[in-house]
Amino acid sequence: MKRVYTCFCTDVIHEGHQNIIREAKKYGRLTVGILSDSAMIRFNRFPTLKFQERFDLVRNIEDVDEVVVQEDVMYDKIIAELQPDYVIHGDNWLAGPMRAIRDRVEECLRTYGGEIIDVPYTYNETVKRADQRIVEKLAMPEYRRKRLSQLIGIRPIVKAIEVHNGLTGLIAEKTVTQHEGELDQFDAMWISSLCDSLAKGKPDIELVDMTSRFRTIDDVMEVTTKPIIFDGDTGGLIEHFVYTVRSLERMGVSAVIIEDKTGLKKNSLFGTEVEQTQDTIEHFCEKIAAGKKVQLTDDFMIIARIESLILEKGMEDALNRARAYVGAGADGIMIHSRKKDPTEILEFCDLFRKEDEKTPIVVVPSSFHSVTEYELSQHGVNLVIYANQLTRSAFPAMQRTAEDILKFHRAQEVDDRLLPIKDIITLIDEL
Ligand code: SPV
Ligand code: MG
Repeated sequence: MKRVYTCFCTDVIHEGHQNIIREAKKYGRLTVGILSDSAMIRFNRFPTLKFQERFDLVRNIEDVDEVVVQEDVMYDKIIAELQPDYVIHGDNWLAGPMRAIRDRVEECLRTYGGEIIDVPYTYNETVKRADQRIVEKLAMPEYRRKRLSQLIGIRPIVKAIEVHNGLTGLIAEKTVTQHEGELDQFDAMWISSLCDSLAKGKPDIELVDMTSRFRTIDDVMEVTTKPIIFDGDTGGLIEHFVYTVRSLERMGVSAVIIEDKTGLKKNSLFGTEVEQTQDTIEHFCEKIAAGKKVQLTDDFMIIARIESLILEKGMEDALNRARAYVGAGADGIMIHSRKKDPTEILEFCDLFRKEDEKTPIVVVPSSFHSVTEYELSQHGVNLVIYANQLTRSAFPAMQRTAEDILKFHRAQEVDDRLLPIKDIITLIDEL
């Protein structure tokens, strides 16, 4: 009897999967691998069912002889273990980032004479609807809200990128890369005060009011499913912050990060070049505690951002504040620096982790951008935020295009740098 292997990374068994199972059965004894949660998140999307439920869903299918766990997106380990004669998959993996998986499978099978079977991918109204149901579920506030803390529990380091409208939301949602045989994507989105303000042509001084910032969240939420971390600036007055927490929580935002500054807030990357006042530990703790008191679910996170290193108050001040903020109920700590060198950030993380093993640490490597995600995770960082790179890359591109059109008195010279008209009009899927 020949051995056939296929891998499912799905929350729902639809016609397409049934078709693969039927086809696979014609070739021999069928083993189905269920992709682990962490691999599924990295490559596809957050599972809406628990791992065991996904496992049982497949185990109960009559034609499936055996179900195993596939830990990695790449099949290397499982192929080495099972040595299947055939690996079967929908032919949708012939194109796009999934091609890398197929190429790797082909290489592994070649070592002992195994073969790939590509079956035509089933895509019809029923399959489309099943897929949409999962997306709808992932986008709902009650599912989206809790996903950040779930991700922190699953991923070695959670990666968030800045978004400030529907379009950047789509980039965060849909960008999947294949690099050196690995597939990757962002886990979450950051609604930066800097970029949200810049998009409106305003300075980052808490000038854009909350109602307007909530509109940005809504625009992003309409077209995405990934969890949202909101840059809450100083949080404002305690009497106002409690309302902000309630609104964010109701909308399905996962976390708010508030910074321990008071008075007119200026962007941290100015450092001590402008006047910035740090809040007292007591008052900021009061703000955190007030926010924690009013939230209605256990899912929502209030993360306290420490500005001591930015304001050159020293490591001990930063650590003192971290202890106090966690004591006041903060669900995480963000430590910020504007040094080019990550040393002080890593030192803070090491010292904090010595006394607190669990509280999530968040960093924003805009200045200390040489540090890698792996290094950060080795120092106990749980969440890395790429806070402004989308805006900073779009701005010079737009500026150059504007300058060149002025220079050449026509648009031909800029055209080869632009997204083709066909692609821009079909960029957004119609419902
Ligand atoms: C933001 O993105 O608005 C931030 C991060 O608060 S920083 O600009 O580095 O202060
Ligand atoms: Mg900000």
